[in-house]
Amino acid sequence: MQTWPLPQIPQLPGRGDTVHVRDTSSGRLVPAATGPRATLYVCGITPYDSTHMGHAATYVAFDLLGRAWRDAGLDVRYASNVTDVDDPLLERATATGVDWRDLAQDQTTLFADDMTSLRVVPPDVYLGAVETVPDVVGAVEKMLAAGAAYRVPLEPGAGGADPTTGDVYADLSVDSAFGQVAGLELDHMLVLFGERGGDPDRAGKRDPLDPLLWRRERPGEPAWDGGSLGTGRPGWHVECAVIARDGLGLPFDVQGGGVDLQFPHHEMSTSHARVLSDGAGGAGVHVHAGMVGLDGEKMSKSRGNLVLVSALRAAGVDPMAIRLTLLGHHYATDWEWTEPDLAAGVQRLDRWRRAVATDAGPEATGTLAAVRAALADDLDAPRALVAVDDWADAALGGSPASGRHGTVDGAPALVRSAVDALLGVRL
Ligand code: 5CA
Ligand code: ZN
Repeated sequence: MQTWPLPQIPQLPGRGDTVHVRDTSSGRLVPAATGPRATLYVCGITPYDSTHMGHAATYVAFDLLGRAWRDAGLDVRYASNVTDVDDPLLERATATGVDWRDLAQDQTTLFADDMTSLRVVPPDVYLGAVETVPDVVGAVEKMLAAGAAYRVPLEPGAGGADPTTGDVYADLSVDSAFGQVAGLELDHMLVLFGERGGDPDRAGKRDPLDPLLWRRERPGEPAWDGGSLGTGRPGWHVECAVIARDGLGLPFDVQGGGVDLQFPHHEMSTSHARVLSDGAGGAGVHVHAGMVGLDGEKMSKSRGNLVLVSALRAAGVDPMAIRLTLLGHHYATDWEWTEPDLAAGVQRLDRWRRAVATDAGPEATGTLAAVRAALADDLDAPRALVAVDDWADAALGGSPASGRHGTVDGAPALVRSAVDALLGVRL
């Protein structure tokens, strides 16, 4: 997959603090990585209806993590995927009468443009499900050979030229650590599995929760050569396990995504990673972003209640104002996108730009330290914004700390660099 251009990241004096994040499994604040290398996998888009503010908020949140890690001197490796073949994408293509490949291609390009405009640092490893098919086939064959997967017979008409070779499912019973990511009760797992792409009622499975690894060819569906698996296409969770394994190695530091991926997706992909690495495991830390809503509902492709980054850009909204609006909410909270909130982001951007427009300004080393401290404390962007607001108030004469006294040459440039490097906002 083609990524997008790397935004320039200014060098800052000194070094950032060790970044702590809230780990989903333990509920605790933990060091996100123990360094000197930091590895991050963030689940990428399924390319349709992108990029809405929920997507944007999630990718900006993990962009903060990468930026804070780099500022702390870590060598960051970031991997992500594009789910460019899966049920929801195929369903959307069929419903709208477009070829699924064209839909995926157009939306992946749009996503890259949106990420570029938001100054999100691109992944070092960026792979689509389609281009990863041979790797997934190898992984599924390995799981079958290890007794960690099994075949389920097909319904009549399925399987193309080879209807006797079944779909492949993971056998979760071989993984005693299954369930530790989300820590949910069985009833809850079953409900979420059914709602989020799983098939608890598929006949022939050993356990209703066992997830699909390889779906054999079906009439009207795309299919690839699957070697001993037979023609078909990959399941969703194994895609991310394999791309993380090949891109980062197992185990790796952090797996991220929205909270809607906590179960089943991250539970299942972590289980697969554990099996594929003979117990070494997937992510050490799981981090989940809250859901962005609109008019009281989760913003989602299936509901169609979307505010798109590209639509706002087309309407002339500065992407840096969009980014500031997103950063005004702590990543872990659920929040609502509103017009007044965006207007406040536009105003804040204007105010900060005016504040850095002079050569000298209020001392800013404390501001840099405050921004670093806020980000190191579970990526607390709202607190970082307040630190910059305070400096801007002083610079623009709106607070008692202002005035001609104590201005420092280069202080506005330091704030500009800090806001750019750490918050990804170009003033
Ligand atoms: N391709 C899979 C992951 S492998 C997928 O979930 N794609 S997605 O396009 O549906 O979502 C991409 C990312 O945006 C995921 O991390 C998802 O959790 C996040 N996301 C989706 N909707 C929202 C929302 N309303 N608020 C916050 N994040 C969201
Ligand atoms: Zn994923």
